[in-house]
Amino acid sequence: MRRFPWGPITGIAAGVVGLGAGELLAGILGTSPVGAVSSAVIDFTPGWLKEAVIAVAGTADKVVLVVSLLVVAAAIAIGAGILEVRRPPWGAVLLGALGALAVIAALSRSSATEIAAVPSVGGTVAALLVLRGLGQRARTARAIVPARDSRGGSAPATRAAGPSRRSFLISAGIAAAVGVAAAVGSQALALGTRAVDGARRAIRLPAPSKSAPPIPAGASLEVEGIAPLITPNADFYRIDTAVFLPNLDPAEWKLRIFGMVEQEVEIGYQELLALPLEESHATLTCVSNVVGGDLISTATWLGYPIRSLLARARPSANADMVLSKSSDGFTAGTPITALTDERNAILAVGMNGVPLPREHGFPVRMVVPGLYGYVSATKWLVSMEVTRFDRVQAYWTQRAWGERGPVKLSSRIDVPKDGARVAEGTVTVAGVAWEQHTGVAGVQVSVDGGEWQDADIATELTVDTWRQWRWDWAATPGSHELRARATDATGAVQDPVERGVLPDGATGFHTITVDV
Ligand SMILES: Nc1nc2c(c(=O)[nH]1)N[C@H]1C(S)=C(S)[C@@H](COP(=O)(O)O)O[C@H]1N2
Ligand SMILES: [Mo]
Repeated sequence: MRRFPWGPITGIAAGVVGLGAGELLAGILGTSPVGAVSSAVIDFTPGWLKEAVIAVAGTADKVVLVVSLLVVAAAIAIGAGILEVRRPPWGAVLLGALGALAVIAALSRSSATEIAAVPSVGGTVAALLVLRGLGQRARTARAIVPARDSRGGSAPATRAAGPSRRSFLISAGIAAAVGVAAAVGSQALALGTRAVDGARRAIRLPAPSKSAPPIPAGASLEVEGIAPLITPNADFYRIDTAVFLPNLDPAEWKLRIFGMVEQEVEIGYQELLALPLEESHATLTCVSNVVGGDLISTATWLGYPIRSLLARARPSANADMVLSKSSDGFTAGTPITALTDERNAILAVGMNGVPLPREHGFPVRMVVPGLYGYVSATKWLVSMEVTRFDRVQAYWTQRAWGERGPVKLSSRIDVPKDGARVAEGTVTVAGVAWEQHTGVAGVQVSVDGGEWQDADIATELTVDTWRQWRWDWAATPGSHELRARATDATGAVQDPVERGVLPDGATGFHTITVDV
């Protein structure tokens, strides 16, 4: 009987799973392990060898490199498989060392953050699990295969050899198939992403027919550490249920408005860009933002008023909600009044001067000032159904969150940071306060539960944006508790009762402790 290649099969299956898992994680997070190792090899290859390879392979040099690396990796995987079957756990140690190299390579890229290590670590863990599991099965099966066994075969053992070899092969086959599927899936994902990134870069946003109000002098207080009035896109908070960013090609994108309407409406991306677009500033807040939290940001948006588009559809007077839906199935239920009143509820295509970033809903999302994101800010928008709250429930309302989600009057202390040590004397206390669509009138600060003191408030940009505030505190030695509260444009004072974010947003005063 010929020797059965238990070890090589074990090693190859483990290697394929590791690569597949690593590349799939890379598709989600960036930084492919194969890419990182390739780049590191390029960095460490002596110049003469690089030139020799380029001379021979020309522009195919990168292909040659990646294929060579895969061959080397396959050889190491086979070696690890053989070792693991014969001398566990040395195979796992060898494969683990290969994985560690990939992790080091990923982290050594100049732009790397810790996230860069995740695909290599995940791939290595997956490979080790398969190597250990299959190695164990191979040892069990080999022990009862009579051929080449010095003890000689007995009849029952011979019968057991067939099924256990088959079950080993089935496990190895399934592992390899899953690995290949993951690798292929990751490549498809990468292709789709590149295509949409390219389409997004090619977009030239039209000039607004109506510009946002200019930012008044005095709307930004020059305080170090305070949240900037307009959040750069890269710092804008991101919250969604999408594991993979949806890839929506603007050339194929369509928004459909249907349901309780006299006239269904369909509009494409270019048609939308051709309409008179308006620019507006608005602060977006997540209902899951805890008191003092940072799930809040502000942008200058470019978009088309939803009320104008809804008017084309002529909604029934009985309708009280619009269920907006994203390409990945997320839904939000927005009161129709918030979409048809005078506020700047828009279908946004631009964010701070550029086409919507993919994480923020490219190509089109909703922005509705005054409502938390979960009931209004649908990203990757594809349809709007005019309906009623008593007929359908949206994604989060099915999961115990409030049906309506008006933003609650809130304030936050940005400086000093909670737990900071500051010097005695004048200390600037500063932060932001918001109640979009209503507007903030003032902020007060209290030290150690004492009297509320009026803070200076920055010039208002619009009622739809947060407002900065600052207060000069004569700090005395010791540990002190600072809290802030806001008053809105109607004279209402921020709710002092401490409540969690469920079901419709946290309340209570942001309180910090500072050591002087
Ligand atoms: N398609 C889709 N849109 C979505 C969500 C989502 O999960 N999927 N989350 C919503 C929530 S809860 C919030 S707070 C905002 C956040 O928008 P941002 O990520 O651009 O800050 O998007 C909203 N739009
Ligand atoms: Mo949210």
